[in-house]
Amino acid sequence: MFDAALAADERIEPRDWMPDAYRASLVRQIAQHAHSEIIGMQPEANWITRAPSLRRKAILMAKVQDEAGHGLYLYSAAETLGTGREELLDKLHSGRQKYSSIFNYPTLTWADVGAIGWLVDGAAITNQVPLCRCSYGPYARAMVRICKEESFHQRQGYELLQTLSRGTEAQHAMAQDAVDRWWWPSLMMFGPPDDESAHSAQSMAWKIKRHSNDELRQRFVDICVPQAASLGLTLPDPDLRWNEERGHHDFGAIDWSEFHEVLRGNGPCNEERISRRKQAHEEGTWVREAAAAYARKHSDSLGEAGA
Ligand code: FAQ
Repeated sequence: MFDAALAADERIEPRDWMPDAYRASLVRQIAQHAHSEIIGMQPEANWITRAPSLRRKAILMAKVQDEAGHGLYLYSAAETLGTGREELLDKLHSGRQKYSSIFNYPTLTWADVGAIGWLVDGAAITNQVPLCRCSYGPYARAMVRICKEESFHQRQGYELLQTLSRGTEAQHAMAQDAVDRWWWPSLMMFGPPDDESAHSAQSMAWKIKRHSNDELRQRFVDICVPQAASLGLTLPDPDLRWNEERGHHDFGAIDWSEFHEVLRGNGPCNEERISRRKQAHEEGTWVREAAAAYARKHSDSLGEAGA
């Protein structure tokens, strides 16, 4: 029945039988995705207190809050596979589960908020729109709403960079510097090249992933080139050019040693991100306890009312 459902492009739902390896791989990917959303709040939250206007501040606060919401949808999707949130957070805090490499880079200037919106959210959308057709129902449905919100995030980043790019010389230079620093790490978000991707073949056979890492990376490059031109900014790759025969842009070699170093915990901000996350978790203990006490009291009084 599982194979037939996949072949017919039907959704697998929480109570359906599924192979243990399918369940484990989904938990692995969804957990990494959820962790990325909540760790990803940190680099941008860094700029909330220094946003240059009330309008920019309100937008940034809404965006960072959206990322927390995405984490919640995704932890809930993982829960439908029988894995609790406490367990997943524990694995994140102890380094047993990954989060996206991109969030281990620092946000040095206000323009980085724009570059993250344009490039990081842009890459996230490119990767996640096909996940709306993932074979596992709860993950696919969570992705629909997440993608809508990510589109808003991408637009605000683009608009922010456009404003800076058309501003003073110093503002333009700040926007260009941010794009120079975020471009290559954004390409790494799509994961290792296809011939080194451990999970792609199986995940595509299970229709969890619909496209390979390299296919999505190429799609992203093709989308960004004209957008960079209309922003009046350049992409930091001398080998980037249109290839008439392929119908795609060729681009330069990615420094995969940097990617592996970041995954090993040696990126510029790995330690800072995890220790901040653990601190936030500890400081939130009283909130979780209060919410649990309230829920208990509420269910007790509902019970009394029923009796
Ligand atoms: N960083 O065999 P593959 C966001 C790991 S968007 C760290 O190719 P797979 C929005 C991979 O887990 C970012 N690790 O793996 C936002 C595996 O390790 P494992 C999150 C990476 O799963 C914006 C190993 O390398 N989006 O947060 C990375 O088939 C702004 C081998 O790789 C998602 O997670 C990486 N870049 O493909 C929030 C999307 N790449 O598990 C705040 C859903 C690979 O064996 C602010 N995930 N690895 O220990 C996916 O689509 C896939 O999991 C891939 C990787 C494409 C990321």
